[in-house]
Amino acid sequence: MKIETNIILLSVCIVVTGFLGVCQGGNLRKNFYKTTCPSAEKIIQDVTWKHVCSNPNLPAKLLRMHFHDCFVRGCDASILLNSTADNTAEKESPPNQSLSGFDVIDDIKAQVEKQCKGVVSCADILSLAARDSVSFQFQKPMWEVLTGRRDGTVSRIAEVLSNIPPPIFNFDQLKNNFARKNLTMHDLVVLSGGHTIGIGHCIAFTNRLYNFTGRGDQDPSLNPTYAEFLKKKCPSPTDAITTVEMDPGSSQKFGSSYYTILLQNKGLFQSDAALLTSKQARNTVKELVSQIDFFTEFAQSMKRMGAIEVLTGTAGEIRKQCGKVN
Ligand code: HEM
Ligand SMILES: *[C@@H]1O[C@H](CO)[C@@H](O)[C@H](O)[C@H]1NC(C)=O
Ligand SMILES: *[C@@H]1O[C@H](CO)[C@@H](O)[C@H](O)[C@H]1NC(C)=O
Ligand SMILES: *[C@@H]1O[C@H](CO)[C@@H](O)[C@H](O)[C@H]1NC(C)=O
Ligand SMILES: CC(=O)N[C@H]1CO[C@H](CO)[C@@H](O)[C@@H]1O
Repeated sequence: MKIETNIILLSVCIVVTGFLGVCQGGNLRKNFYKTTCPSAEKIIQDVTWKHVCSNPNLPAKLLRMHFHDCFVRGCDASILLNSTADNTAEKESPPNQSLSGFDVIDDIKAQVEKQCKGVVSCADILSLAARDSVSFQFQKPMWEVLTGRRDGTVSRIAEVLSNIPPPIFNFDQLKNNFARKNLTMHDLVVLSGGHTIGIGHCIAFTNRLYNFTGRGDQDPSLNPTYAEFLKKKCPSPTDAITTVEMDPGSSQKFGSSYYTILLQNKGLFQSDAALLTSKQARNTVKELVSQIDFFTEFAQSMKRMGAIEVLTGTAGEIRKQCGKVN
């Protein structure tokens, strides 16, 4: 009886998976390299932690790189590909200007290849390294990363702007952008918490300070004291070099203070402030001020983000080098 039920459930899942392509996490699984490269996850953690030790800004870089990878053609390491003579890659697009850490991914890949040649995908390495870099401050994995992703062979600059949300998006635009990736409004609020670490360039928010509606005005939803602070940091509206911490005072500490600050109207981008303009999202923001809730929810939403349109089975390839297709 029990076995029959399981077989029925299994068949249903196979049918559903066949039709829809995903069953939450798709074909990814825990410790995919358990037999083919048992030391893979350990090597990735060790090399990542070594790099974070000497570069505390790295977690923000890798977390954002993972997001930008997953939102364009799924989590297939397309963000890592270099341009070639006849193709301009994703990484050349303006939203990617400030991405860095490619050398770290290359280093991890080289170390993993030494141990197990041609087995571990760059897409899995990026997913794990993003997790491990953020986890360094806690010295334990902060969320589970399922593995078994394979690497894509295509990376086009033209696909970035239509998939990566810009910082001027309002709530509905953000919600729709996430919905196209099968992520919910809840995921949107939770994953925006990634802005608890890292920096933003002046140019990404000076419109809020100097010319919000085209009449030389300031965004009324921005905390006036914070606006004054930001104007001192960014005296020129076109400054594309200066950066400010997104979560002032704790931009290298992963935690729920992003939400505390957001509720004080100190979200840096319009897209951050937009989370307060929907009643439901605002309620989620209030809930996530609790660090325990934030960590729990972030872990779940990252799992969903990390499963977007993944290539599994025999699709794609296992790249030899993350910067180019085989
Ligand atoms: C909701 C839509 C989002 C928008 C509009 C957005 C926009 C931005 C912008 C404009 C920056 C500043 C880049 C710069 O000036 O150098 C940034 C930084 C960052 N974003 Fe987002 N982002 C979004 C969602 C996410 C998500 C889902 C994550 C990851 C879970 C994430 C993680 C980061 C991190 C860690 C940084 C800091 C990067 C650094 O320090 O170099 N963002 N984001
Ligand atoms: C979203 O889900 C639908 C239905 O399961 C699926 O066909 C589609 O490929 C998914 N899209 C993404 C971006 O994951
Ligand atoms: C503000 O924006 C308006 C409309 O886009 C533009 O015409 C004007 O030149 C801008 N002013 C400044 C000071 O940049
Ligand atoms: C990709 O480009 C970077 C920067 O130019 C370079 O350091 C790296 O070696 C390249 N990777 C490959 C595989 O060509
Ligand atoms: C990492 C990377 O390749 N960044 C590029 C992003 O796009 C700008 C152009 O918009 C390039 O100048 C950067 O080199």
